[in-house]
Amino acid sequence: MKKFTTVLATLLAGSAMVSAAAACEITLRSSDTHPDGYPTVEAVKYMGTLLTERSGGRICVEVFHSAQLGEEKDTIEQTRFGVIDMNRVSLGPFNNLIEETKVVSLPFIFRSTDHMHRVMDGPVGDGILAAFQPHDLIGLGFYDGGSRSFYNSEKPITSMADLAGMNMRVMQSDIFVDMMTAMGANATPLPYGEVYSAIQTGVIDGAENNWPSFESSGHYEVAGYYTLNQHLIVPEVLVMAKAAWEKLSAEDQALVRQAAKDSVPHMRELWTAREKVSEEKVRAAGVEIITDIDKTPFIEAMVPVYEKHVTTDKLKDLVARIQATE
Ligand code: GTR
Repeated sequence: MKKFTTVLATLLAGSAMVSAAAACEITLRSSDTHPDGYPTVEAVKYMGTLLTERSGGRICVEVFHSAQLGEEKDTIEQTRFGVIDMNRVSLGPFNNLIEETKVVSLPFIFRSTDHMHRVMDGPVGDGILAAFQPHDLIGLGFYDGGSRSFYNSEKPITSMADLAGMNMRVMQSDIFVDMMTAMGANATPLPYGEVYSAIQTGVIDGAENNWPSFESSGHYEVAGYYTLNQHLIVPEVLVMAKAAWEKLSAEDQALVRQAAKDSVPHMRELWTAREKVSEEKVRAAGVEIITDIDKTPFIEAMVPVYEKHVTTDKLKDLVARIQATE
């Protein structure tokens, strides 16, 4: 309850600012864990600009970045309850709630970012967006989350054996706990905002993420070794609260869908540029980057993770369709 009250207070303070600045009839408040300027934050702002233009100034989007509304798992609940109107999140924290999202969060399921784009831009992606509806959410589109690799404060990880016994943070999803365990480490599920201090104080040895998150979170300041094993390519999603959606006319719903769709190519450009900038910054800070790593043992170790999580015909079919996508 306390969290809800805090979120409401933050939203109300924001809405006072917006109404002073513009005459929007509808202001959609959107949450993001990342700081201002991060590609996901800028993409949702861009979506808002398109929406405002196309609605003749009636509909606006306000992005509450930097986890102002809370950590991802909590904001997902608040979006389902309609306290938050929109949310840009990784698919990871949805895994335990929406089984279809598990399939595109599996380690090594995508061969490359291009492969991920082809899958998420096609019927598999459309099916996953539709799977949000029974959970009081409307799936609007997918954004990039790069590929995730290990970083830690202790030593260069050059093989799976080096992970043995290390305490590694994962996103709050059973798949990632099982993935990390199968790789030999002690999996520690934690909210993103707790990772920096957990590494700094030695509660965990490391975590895993993409270049922009590793850099923008400052984790590279406390984790000096980054191993590019690229075990995960987890798409990000933009969702809307069903409550907010149902308040819109059919015409406005179409405008929202289209603006979200049109923000995707822009987001991809921002992402590619930010990956380079973040990599340069991390390298310049002296982080040791390990590129010479054989992925095969990591891929082979994931067989039991697939067996445990891909259990129904529906999920097996989805995996087969992804693997068959060129
Ligand atoms: C980032 C992702 C965030 C969040 C974070 C995490 O790459 O963009 O939405 O999920 O990872 O590790 O918690």
